[in-house]
Order: sequence, then structure tokens, then C-alpha cells
Amino acid sequence: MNTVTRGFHGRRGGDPDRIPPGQYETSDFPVLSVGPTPRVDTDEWTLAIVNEAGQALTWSWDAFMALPQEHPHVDIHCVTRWSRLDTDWVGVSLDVLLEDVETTAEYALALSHGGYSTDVPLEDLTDGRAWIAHTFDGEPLAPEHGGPARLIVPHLYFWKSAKWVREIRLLHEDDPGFWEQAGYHSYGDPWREQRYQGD
Ligand SMILES: Nc1nc2c(c(=O)[nH]1)N[C@H]1C(S)=C(S)[C@@H](COP(=O)(O)O)O[C@H]1N2
Ligand SMILES: [Mo]
Repeated sequence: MNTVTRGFHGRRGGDPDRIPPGQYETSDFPVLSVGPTPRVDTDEWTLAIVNEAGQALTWSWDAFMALPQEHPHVDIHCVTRWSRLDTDWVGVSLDVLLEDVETTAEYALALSHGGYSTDVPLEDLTDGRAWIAHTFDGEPLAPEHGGPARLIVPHLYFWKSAKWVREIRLLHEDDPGFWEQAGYHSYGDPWREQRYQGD
């Protein structure tokens, strides 16, 4: 008998190849924000990548939207233990944004409107593994989920995917972000269950 229903007990529920240890599958899209949702108008929106010498490359909304767009189809994993499979985004690969950036930095700090920040090794933003996304499920990204645009780094716990991102700062030394300063793991690989420092 095959009586599974989609959602919590969907056909992929608990699939150990897709659900990292200690996670459960959900079909919801929970909102996890530290503070209030900042309202960022696309007329005023800019994205900057600032290298270790302080040189900035900056895109307006129109310039950003004119860049080559990708359609990542990815699984996401929050450290609060929910995982959502098969999410659909549209955005610009960090590979494209980093193309003309001169850097030998090893770390990146993503900075958001509202004060949130999170650090990742720069390498983890490359090779088709990270995007600045503006569309989710075919719709403009909702403000509570980081609209107009957010970072997505789906191979790391979802706290690394900074909502309302405004700057990617490239650094020679790691600079812990909001949750990393609060005791969360500096890298955050869901497959190795790197939830907290020391995991
Ligand atoms: N700017 C900002 N980005 C953020 C957060 C936040 O509080 N502020 N929360 C993080 C956490 S812990 C998670 S799980 C995801 C949640 O994204 P969602 O609210 O779209 O599900 O965003 C991450 N990015
Ligand atoms: Mo999270």
C-alpha cells in the first residue's frame, strides 16, 4: 500500500540522501528574522562588493537585473531543524558578480539592511554555489523572506543566506557575523551537523 501524502510525509520525507542528520522535511516556508523586516525600495537598492583594499563595485537594481540570470533549484536547511526540498529561485550567481573583482581575500562578510551579517569563506560563494536571488517560486521575493534580494548559499545552514543583503565585504581574516558571534558554527555544513561552535 502506498498511502503517503505530500508535505510533511511526502515521498521524499526522511530521504537520508536529501535530509541532513537531525533535520525534518517541511513544505512550509517559515520566516526567521532577528528584527523587523526592513522595507527596501528597488529605486534606492544597491548591491556592493567591496574588496580587501576597500574598492567597491556597485550595482543599481536595473544594472543587477540586466546581468545573466540563473534558476537555482535547491534544498535549504535551517539550523532550527526544518529542511525544504526543491525550492526554485531566480538570481545572479556570485561568480558573475565576482568576475571583475580583484581580490586575494579568503573570507566574505555579507551585510544586510537592518544590521544582520554572516561570514562565509569566499570559496563557498563561487563555483555555482551562491546567488543573489530576487524571485522565489515565480514571484518577486517577499519582503519577509529578504526581498527585494537576498543571498542564498544553500549548501550551508540557511542563516548564512543573508536576507536584504546590501554588501559583500571581502576580507583576509574571518569576521564572525551575527549568529557566529552568538555561538553558532563559523562554517555551518548541515551534512556534518555543524550547528554550534565545536560541532
Ligand atoms: N538579514 C537577515 N538575514 C537572515 C536572517 C535574519 O534574521 N536577518 N535569518 C537567517 C536565518 S536563521 C534563516 S533560517 C533564514 C530564514 O529565511 P526565511 O525567513 O526566508 O525562511 O534567513 C537567514 N538570513
Ligand atoms: Mo535559521
